[in-house]
Amino acid sequence: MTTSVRYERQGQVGVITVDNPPVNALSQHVRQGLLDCLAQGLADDETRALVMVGAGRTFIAGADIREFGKPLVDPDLNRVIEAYENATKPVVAAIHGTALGGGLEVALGCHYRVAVAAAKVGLPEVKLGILPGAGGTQRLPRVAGVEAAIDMITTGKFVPAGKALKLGIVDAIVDELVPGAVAFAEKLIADNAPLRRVRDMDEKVKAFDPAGFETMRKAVVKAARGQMSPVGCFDAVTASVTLPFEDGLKREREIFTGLMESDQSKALRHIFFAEREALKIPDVPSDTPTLPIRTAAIIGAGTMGGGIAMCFANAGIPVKLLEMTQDALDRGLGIISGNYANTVAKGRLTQDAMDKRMGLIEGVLDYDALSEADIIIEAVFEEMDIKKKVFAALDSVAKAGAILASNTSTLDVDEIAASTSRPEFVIGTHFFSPANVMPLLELVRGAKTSNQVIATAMKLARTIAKVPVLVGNCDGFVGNRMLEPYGQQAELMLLEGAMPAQVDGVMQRWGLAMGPFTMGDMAGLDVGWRIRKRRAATRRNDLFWPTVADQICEMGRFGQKTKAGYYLYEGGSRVPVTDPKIEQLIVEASKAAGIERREVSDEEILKRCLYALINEGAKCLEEGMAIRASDVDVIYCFGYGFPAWRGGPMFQADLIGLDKVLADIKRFHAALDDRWKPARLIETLVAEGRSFADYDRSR
Ligand code: TC6
Repeated sequence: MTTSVRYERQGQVGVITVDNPPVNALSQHVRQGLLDCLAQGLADDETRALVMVGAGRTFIAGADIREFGKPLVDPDLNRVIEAYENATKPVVAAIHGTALGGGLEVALGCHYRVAVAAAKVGLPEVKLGILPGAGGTQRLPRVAGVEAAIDMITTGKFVPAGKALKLGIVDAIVDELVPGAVAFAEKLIADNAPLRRVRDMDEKVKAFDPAGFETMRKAVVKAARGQMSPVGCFDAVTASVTLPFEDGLKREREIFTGLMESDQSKALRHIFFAEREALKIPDVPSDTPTLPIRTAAIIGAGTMGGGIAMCFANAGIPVKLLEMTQDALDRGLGIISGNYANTVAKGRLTQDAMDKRMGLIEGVLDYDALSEADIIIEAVFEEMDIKKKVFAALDSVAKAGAILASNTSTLDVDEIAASTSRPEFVIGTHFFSPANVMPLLELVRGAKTSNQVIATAMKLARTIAKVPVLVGNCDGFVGNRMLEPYGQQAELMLLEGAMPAQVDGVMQRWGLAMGPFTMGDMAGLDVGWRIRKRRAATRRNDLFWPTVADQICEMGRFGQKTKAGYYLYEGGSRVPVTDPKIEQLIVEASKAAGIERREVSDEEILKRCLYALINEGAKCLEEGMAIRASDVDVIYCFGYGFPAWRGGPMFQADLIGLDKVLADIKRFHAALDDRWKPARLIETLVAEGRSFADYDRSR
């Protein structure tokens, strides 16, 4: 008998408690314990019904993901669920926290389900590149209906208890978890209620007309953008309609096995753990005391400042937004309220919630108004002199103990900190545009930033629903620093013979949300232009520097916001349209540089873009700017539209084989220029037969 599942009786009801912190995952000992406790409950003559509950903060959050990729040790989860479904006494799942993945599948194997109002249920396996492989694709449509099941299973979204009740996933909402579930079970006993086995509940699947599947599948394939698991999930659910239950389970198993062995699933599991690993800072212990953040202030009500203010308001933290003029403030507040109004119009926010959030954002015109803020984030123009002035002003008004943060995307955080008398309270908080939407938050550690400030910023990031990664202080930090050689390769390939649409097409088909030129047009080409001008004085003059981007900016074409950049955006459209004028400009630029245009293959485009990221990522690692290779992957997947199912650039390098990547980098180095000097770390790892993952594990 394992200690992670225990059985005890309350009157006529046997209570089976899963106690496997932190999230009651279905590790092998839990699966065995569930079988043992079921046997005990069925053998207990005094027991007439059973309740299954999770100890601690949640019901069962799913299979134990750490066991994936290793040989399965019996009992298999399907066998456990089957045993519960076949039980001769009614079993009630009592749900609090989250019932996810295998956890919800276990609950669906029970005869009844009750939940507390705050609970959520979901089948998020799709996000791990797999499908609910323990009958979820066959049982959920039988209780919730086919359409709702397709929606939940192909997106992985969580459903709150109230909605789960309406859908038929749970049978009742209870006020108190165990007493409520026991009372529910006692009523079943009193009513002599039937053993309601989900596998036999066929009405909803029989009522569904499969004629619509073809169109629905097309929509799933389109939305998946190359990811296999949503499509696999869809196909498995359709089997609940087209096949008898047992055959449906077999079909689910076949698709599950294929997905589980895929590189996509490995990549998504890598990102799942990488996101959590990034929260651990080796020299900042997890029990480091944090500072309370009850109020915030943002300087600058532009696109970034407004988006950051929304993050705080969304989390219920009052925030002051400072601008220099009433006009600028009104404009900024107007954009925020317009953004919220759009969300309300889409039905994703109530008017009441919008009003509450707007009520938390107070526009101010005077630095003195910031004196009580626990954190002040500067989001002004990306110019060092301006930033220094702002920080000097902040130093004189901010209360003792306030965190002073800069949203700089490239500048030296130590130089900014030096304009204050308290550099230990200064940190970089690099949000990504649009700040209210993009999950990544690069936290930049200055030489003097205190552990307490780092710990507070990491915690705050979670509070405002961001994915934080701590990075070192260098030009561009990690994300933008890696973007630089990536963008340069893309630019150079234009001069060598490619066109923007070809480069973007290759990267998008490979899975990126956007190729480099579409991304530049969206972010604003003037941003990079300003940075290039700043760096011009210090850049290597033994290298060739392409000028197409500068020429486009000189024409006043800054991308989407000016309706033209690398592409045209006519009539306010966000869809890039090829502009022959730019193609001509590129051809002439090749001529002016004395470069004979050639066919650049799609393979070359992919390798030069991807390997430029990998090589620079490795340099960030060897210099200690990133703590782990997996942190780099988190940065790219959560901040730069890199597909999570590709696992990030460093994961890709391991997947391809670091030796092969190095061989290509060396080939580029010989054929192209010194931009391709291989990172020392890659050479060392290859010489030692190790990977980035080995490097992370050794740290
Ligand atoms: C499945 O069920 C397939 C079934 C078919 C089988 C045939 N396994 O996220 P947190 C760890 S697939 C192992 O920080 P929260 C996590 O790594 C699974 N470990 O907490 C972290 O460890 P660390 C379907 C897991 O409160 C710690 O728990 N289920 C698992 O912010 C705390 O996690 C899912 O995909 C797991 N399943 O959020 C659910 N889950 O401290 C995945 C968590 O060493 N989990 N850990 O870093 C979640 O979405 C969230 O963890 C949460 C709790 C919402 C449950």
